[in-house]
Amino acid sequence: MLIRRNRLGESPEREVTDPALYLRRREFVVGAGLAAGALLLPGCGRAGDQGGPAAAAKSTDSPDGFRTSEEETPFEKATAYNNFYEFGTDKEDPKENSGSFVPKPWSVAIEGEVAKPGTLALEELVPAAAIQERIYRMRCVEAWSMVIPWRGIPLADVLKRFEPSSRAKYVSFRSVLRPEQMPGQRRNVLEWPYREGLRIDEAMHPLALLASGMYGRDLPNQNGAPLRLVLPWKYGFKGIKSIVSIRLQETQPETTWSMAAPDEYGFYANVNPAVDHPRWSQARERRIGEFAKRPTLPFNGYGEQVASLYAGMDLRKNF
Ligand SMILES: Nc1nc2c(c(=O)[nH]1)N[C@H]1C(S)=C(S)[C@@H](COP(=O)(O)O)O[C@H]1N2
Ligand SMILES: [Mo]
Repeated sequence: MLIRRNRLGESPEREVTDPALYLRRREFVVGAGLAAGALLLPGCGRAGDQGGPAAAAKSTDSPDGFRTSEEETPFEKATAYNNFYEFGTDKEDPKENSGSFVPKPWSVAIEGEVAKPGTLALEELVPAAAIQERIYRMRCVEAWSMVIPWRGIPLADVLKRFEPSSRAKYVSFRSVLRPEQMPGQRRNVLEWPYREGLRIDEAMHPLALLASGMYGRDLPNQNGAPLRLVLPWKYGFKGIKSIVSIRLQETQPETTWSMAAPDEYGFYANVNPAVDHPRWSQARERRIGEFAKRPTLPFNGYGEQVASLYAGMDLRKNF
């Protein structure tokens, strides 16, 4: 096991409201042997597999789900173990290969079924004064998880400004296409640009966040700079990075992973321990930095907030 000390010194605070605190945070422990093995398929890799007894963490979320008090994943882990296939398929590739990506200036087009379409600069779309902090669990479909403090604004607040029409039943998102800055896009591992989608009521849910930062600072390139989606009740692949287009539409959008492997990755992708991935169990997960696995919770522990969105739906069919 490798033990490192934050070079800016240790700080025992659990307080998270002051962004500066993140930068001089505590001593942390980096678990050894966390790197995933070779990814043979672009099918989001293989499930993490560390044995050991299940360690159930008691959930101590705020009632709105906006903040969990579970221990945050160290910044150094959350920025060095990433899925961002535009920069390569290994977990360490995004950090290694995203150094020459230029996330600013940036603008985002809001298009389709809205009364006021437009292309806005990032700073207009996500004004600094409106930024909130959320501390969410993040559960990758590969059965590993993290706890990440995000900065951003509710997606609903953004969408409402453009006045969606009654035909706006879904929201479609696209990532940037820049093969010259994104080496992974020079290979056909996925259909580029990466795309994702939500039903409009999911997009309007208060937990859905458009994030421009994490750990009290701007998003690092490998985490989806300068703007990405965060949907804590869904598998991580729904959290599309480096967004350039948001389109309101009447029909269900195409999504990258369900185009690549429709039997493995559905449109909804709600975290569900009762529905296994065809190649691995979803019943448990490995929290990055821990060795034992813990049980996975329905909707990643956000059922109280989001389960009603799916009332009456067969969640095995709509996986
Ligand atoms: N554009 C784009 N967005 C993406 C991905 C990707 O490859 N490209 N990977 C997804 C997956 S599988 C996960 S688990 C999360 C990982 O986010 P993180 O690296 O910030 O933890 O980003 C998601 N968003
Ligand atoms: Mo993922």
